[in-house]
Amino acid sequence: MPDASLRQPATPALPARWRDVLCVLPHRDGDLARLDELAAADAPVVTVIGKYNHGKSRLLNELMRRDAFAVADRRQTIQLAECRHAGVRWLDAPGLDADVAGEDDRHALRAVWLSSDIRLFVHAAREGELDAAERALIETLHADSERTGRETLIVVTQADQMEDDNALGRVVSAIADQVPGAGLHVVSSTRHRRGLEEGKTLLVQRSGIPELERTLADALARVPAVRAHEISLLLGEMRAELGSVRRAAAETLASLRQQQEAQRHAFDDGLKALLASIGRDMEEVVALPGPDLALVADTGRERYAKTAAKLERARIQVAYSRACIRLDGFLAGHGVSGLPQEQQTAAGSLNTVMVAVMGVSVKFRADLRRMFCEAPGRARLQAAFAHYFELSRSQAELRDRITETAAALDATDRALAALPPDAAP
Ligand SMILES: Nc1nc2c(ncn2[C@@H]2O[C@H](COP(=O)(O)OP(=O)(O)OP(=O)(O)O)[C@@H](O)[C@H]2O)c(=O)[nH]1
Ligand SMILES: [Mg+2]
Repeated sequence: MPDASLRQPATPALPARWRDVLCVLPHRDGDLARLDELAAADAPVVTVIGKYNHGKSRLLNELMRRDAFAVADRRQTIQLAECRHAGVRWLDAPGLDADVAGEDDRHALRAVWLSSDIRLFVHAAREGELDAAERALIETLHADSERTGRETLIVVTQADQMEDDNALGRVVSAIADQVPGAGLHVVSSTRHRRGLEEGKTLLVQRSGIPELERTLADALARVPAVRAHEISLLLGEMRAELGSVRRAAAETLASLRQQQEAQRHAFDDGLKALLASIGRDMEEVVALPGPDLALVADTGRERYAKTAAKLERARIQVAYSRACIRLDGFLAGHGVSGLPQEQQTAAGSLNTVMVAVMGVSVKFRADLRRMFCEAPGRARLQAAFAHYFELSRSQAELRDRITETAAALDATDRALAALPPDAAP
């Protein structure tokens, strides 16, 4: 029976110390969990992986020379089990493809990915070639091996179940063709056991187990170096990824701030130039000598007559309207139109920045002079429009993006600080 069994969730909750890293690199949860495993690991870990009933548990028992794991003629191992023996942690994983819900598969794969230093991929010879799922898994394991250095040995079990050596040879060479370059170990656990029990050395040799043990011993000797490599690889990869996320965020932030500056300048300078130009035009309108005739009230008799006062009022009104149209066009070009939500009133037509700044009252010559021809009046307009420019939706959106990007940059700095130095995962 197993010394202990592990009932662990498929995706363990990671400790708080990784929170800052996970915020920026959520897809690295597996690598962080592996770093934790490596930090806690003592003995090297050997795991079996493969479909159910292919002889995984029995193979481990033979390698350990003890019946630590349950073996049966049906789906047997349904949860992760472990046994410490000869300085190695042996992990027996449930067979893949055994349960519809995939719970066993998750236990098995979790053991393979998180805990194992060396994986024994087990396939029974009597099943013939590898199926598509097995090939895909082997490819993934090999890709991981290339990256991390963790080794996978492919073990063809139950060799004694084949009719004769020719039949076995055909299956083995077909499998070898499916996974070119991978060294195959062909073993028979039953022969090994019988050989040991009956003292038949030749049978033990022919079981393929001693050769597998030699390869395994070599791989076990490499584990400390592979672990050291894996730690610095994982930390290095994450540091590099955080570095590039940081660079991208810093570049975005700089460019957003530049945009903000440029838009502010374009608005301020453009408005100043426009107000100066309107002021120059307005000079001609207000510079007429004599009293402001527009202030002279019409008499009752003059109600329908064309009077000098009416002409003056019309002239002023046209000049003022022209100034307003030019200002309004400029504001629209810089994304300033409606008032911010909190300043809006029920009278929709009054909810414009133009009305808020210029007012709705009728203007006279003195008003136009004050507003457009004198420095304090122009400065007031400049400040009032700049205020609404800052409140405009496009500027608010730009500010939000700057805040978000600055927060992302801070988060990346926190994540980088949370990653330990190479030597201590
Ligand atoms: N003849 C023969 N039978 C074997 C050999 N290895 C395993 N078996 C038998 O195959 C059956 C399944 O073996 P297990 O080791 O329980 O298989 P498993 O892959 O662990 O199966 P699960 O735990 O269900 O995933 C058992 O009846 C074993 O006795 C072998 O080398 N030769
Ligand atoms: Mg088993």
